[in-house]
Order: sequence, then structure tokens, then C-alpha cells
Amino acid sequence: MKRTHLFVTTLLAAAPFIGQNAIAAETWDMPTAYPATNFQTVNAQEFAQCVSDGTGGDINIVIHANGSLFKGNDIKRAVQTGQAQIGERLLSSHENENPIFGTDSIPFLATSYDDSVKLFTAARPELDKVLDAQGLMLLYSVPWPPQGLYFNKDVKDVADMNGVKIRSYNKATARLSELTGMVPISIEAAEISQALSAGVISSLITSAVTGQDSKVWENLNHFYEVKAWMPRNAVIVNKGSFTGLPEKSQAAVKDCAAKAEVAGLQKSKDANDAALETLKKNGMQVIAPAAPFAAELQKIGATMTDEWVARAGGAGASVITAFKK
Ligand code: PCA
Repeated sequence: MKRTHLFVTTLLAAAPFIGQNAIAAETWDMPTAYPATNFQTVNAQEFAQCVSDGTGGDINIVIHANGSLFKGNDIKRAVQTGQAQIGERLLSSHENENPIFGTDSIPFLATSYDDSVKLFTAARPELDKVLDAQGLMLLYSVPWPPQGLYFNKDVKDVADMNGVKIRSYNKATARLSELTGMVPISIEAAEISQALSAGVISSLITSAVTGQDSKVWENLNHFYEVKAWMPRNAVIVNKGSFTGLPEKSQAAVKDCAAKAEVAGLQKSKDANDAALETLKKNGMQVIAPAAPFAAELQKIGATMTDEWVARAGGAGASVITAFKK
């Protein structure tokens, strides 16, 4: 009651001044694909609060977590078409649109947090270009912890992976599966637990955090810390929704985004440490792959890197050069 009253009073007071650039408070839907308790979502929630505070309540971002408004795979299109004003998405899942989206999933290229930031900085100009052409703007991006392999058995080499059904979430996960003789099945994060229980899959490549979110210890028992890559979530906004804001609000959103990128990075590190402990506490073997196994994976990674470089052409080459500088 009180809030409505205040809101109405504010509107009435502002009414004589409403000109071309003035807007009434607006609500933005923000679909995300991960659970409300996941560090990415917690970070997005803080971002939303920052935007509300920074715009004096003019923009109210409502987060719809866990694929509840749009499934992960549909979020990017929803933002492009304006069905949602803003959303959070794993951009590498859209590598079929442009190889540049898969930069963060090139095997063994950036496997530490520092390198992940460096690679993102190197890729940012190209990413911005591609997203702009799609009517999107990238606000901030936060890396997932390093990706490892989960199994329900001891795996000593690539031969042990043969025929195992694994959940895939982007081109790199699917290609790695193919090259290791596994069977990739595309499944949303929100459906991992169910797919494991139903026996649709018996393996994953993902972080300790997503393993924890999915309570994988109910079905799996080994987590190999392969550190294949560190994919990123990106918070993207519909260009029209953003540019329709008064300049002051645009600046506030950008400022909150910059803060969220820094805060999210730290959250990712902390969440990884905690999740590795949780996996162990629940009886999982958390181990490094044996040296010969790691070497086999490196070889497959080199093949995938060559394939990406060939796909990504000049734009890809310039990103890699900037990263290696
Ligand atoms: N979690 C997300 C992306 C990478 C990760 O660690 C997922 O599995 O969907």
C-alpha cells in the first residue's frame, strides 16, 4: 500500500515534467537458466538490486531463474526479439551462429581465472560487434569454474569413455564427446538430475558447482579435474530496451554491470572451492586425471583448437593473438 502510494505521488509530482526522455518506472524480465542459489543467479540478483537503487527505482529487473520463463536455449532469442528485455546466457551454446561465441570453450586455452579474464578481454571487441549486429548488448560476463568430467566409474583413459552417454551443452562439449567415442545428449542444466536418475546420461562435463547444484553424487562417483575450459555466462540486453532508457539510467546500468563482473568473478572462485568440498563430503572421488589420460585429452584438445581456428578465420586469429600478447 505504502509503496503504491509513494509511487503514485512521485508520478504525479513528475507529471508536468514528463518530456521525450522521461519514462515511468519499468519492469524488465530477466530469464536465467540456473538455480536461484547458484552464484551466477545470486550475482544477477545483486546486479538487479544495484540497477533499482542506481535508477531510483525506475528500472525493476525481475529474475526468472532455472529456466522458469525461458529455457536456457531460448533465452538469447527471447532477448533478441524483445520477449524479455534482458537475460543471462551461456554464449558458447550459440557457437553455431558465430564461432566467436565459442572462444571461451577452446580446450586448454584459458583454464585459470586470470586467463579467463584475459581471453574475455581479448574477445570482447569481436563479441560486441557480433552481438550488436543481432540487436544485443553485452552488459557483463562471469566465468564458470573449470570444467571437469563426471563418471559413475573409474576412468583411466579415453577408451574407458567409449559409448558412455554424456550431457552436452555447447559445440565443444559435443565435439569432445564425439572425439572420445562418447554419446552426446543435449540437456538443460535444470534437467541434469532427472536425466541422471533416469539413466538418460551417466556422465557430465561441467563445473564442481553445477555438479553440486545437480546433486550428482546420487548417481555419479568420480569427478576428474580435467580443467578443459571455463565457459562464461553473459548478461545480454535488448539494444532497443537499453537505448530507450534516459542517459542517466543507461549509465547506472553500465556501472552496475561493471561491478557485477568484478563481484561475479570472486563469487565463481568461492563457489568452486565450496563445491569441491561438497562433492568430497558426499563421497565423490575428486581427482586429477592420470598423466596418460590427460595427455590423450590434450591431443583431442589440440584437434578441437585447430578446428575452431579454421572455423573462426581472421576474427578468431585476432582474438588469439590479442590473448597471447
Ligand atoms: N555450468 C553450466 C555451464 C558450465 C558450468 O559449469 C552448465 O553445466 O550448464
